[in-house]
Amino acid sequence: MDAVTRRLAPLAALVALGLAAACGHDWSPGGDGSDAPADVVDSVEDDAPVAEDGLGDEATDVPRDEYVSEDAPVDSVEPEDAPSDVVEPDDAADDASDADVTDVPPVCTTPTGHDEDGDGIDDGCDNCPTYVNAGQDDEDGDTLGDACEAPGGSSMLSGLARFEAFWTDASPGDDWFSSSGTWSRVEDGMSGYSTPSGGNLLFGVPAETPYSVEAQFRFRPLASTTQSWSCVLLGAQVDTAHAMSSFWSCCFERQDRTLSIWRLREGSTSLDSMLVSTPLEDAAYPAEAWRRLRAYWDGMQLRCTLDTGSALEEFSAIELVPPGASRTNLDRGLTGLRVYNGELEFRSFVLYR
Ligand SMILES: [Ca+2]
Ligand SMILES: [Ca+2]
Ligand SMILES: [Ca+2]
Ligand SMILES: [Ca+2]
Repeated sequence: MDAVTRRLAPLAALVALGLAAACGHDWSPGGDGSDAPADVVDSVEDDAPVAEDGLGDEATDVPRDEYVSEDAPVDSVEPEDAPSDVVEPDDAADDASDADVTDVPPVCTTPTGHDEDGDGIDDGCDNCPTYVNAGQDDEDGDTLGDACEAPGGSSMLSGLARFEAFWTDASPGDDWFSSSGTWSRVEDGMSGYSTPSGGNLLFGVPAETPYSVEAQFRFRPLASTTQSWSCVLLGAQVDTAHAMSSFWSCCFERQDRTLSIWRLREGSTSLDSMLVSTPLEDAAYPAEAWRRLRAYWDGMQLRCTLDTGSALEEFSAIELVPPGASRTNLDRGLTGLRVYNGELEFRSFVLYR
């Protein structure tokens, strides 16, 4: 799957989808399939390979252990001057005291009791809570680890605005609300369901510009011929009833294996498909594997990226940049999670500032 050619194919045609209109409430199920039915997804990519993989349910789950990368868990160093109580003769070799000393991370003073990425650093102190980085390297010293800085360089982002591991039994908190769809807790994650249209779970604190929003997710089994989207939301505007009046989204489609950027404009009832990539993965790659979706708004461009690695080790450089259309609200809206016509499990959510 790594060798998939990744190139961009800006899609000129606007594609209409039904607007996720209705507003559900809180966390209770039944948060509506009352959204307007999806208009046709008039994909220009009808000739794109189709994921008729016939993999069935057995290809669904990627064990959590496989998700942890093989990054060296702990750096080892050999101190130049090993402490010793023994005064050795000047010319004595100190081989005996030259044993490796483990570089123990600083004590975490604000532990949560949970380690999302399994790198040994508690979520409460991990400077990249979803990237395995036991060394916690932070070259520019801005509190955001090197492992999760923006791909364009460390000057864009400066820290974590919010990390949600979705691991406790409790509600994620008042900062979150459902705009539509059915959202419920699963073990160490959040399940989102909405069909045939969109369901949205919003994080209610406006992002700071520039920013990045990330979600790790997997699709639940569907008929292989069903199109289904997993998205992160940016620039969302909501009314007092939590219905979204406008938003941007960076989405990965399950069947065609494409990334796309969608926009709902204020006053419109249909979505604009801004750009769609060519297929990013081999059709045999399990649709239900874990993936990382991450979008960056740097003040000028919106990048939509996908990590296609089965172990989420390497961040791919797929980028979709909208043309010079209006960027209204991208710099002052809400972020969140979105499922369109399907069922998803989101393992975590991160808002970088
Ligand atoms: Ca960690
Ligand atoms: Ca980490
Ligand atoms: Ca940094
Ligand atoms: Ca989690």
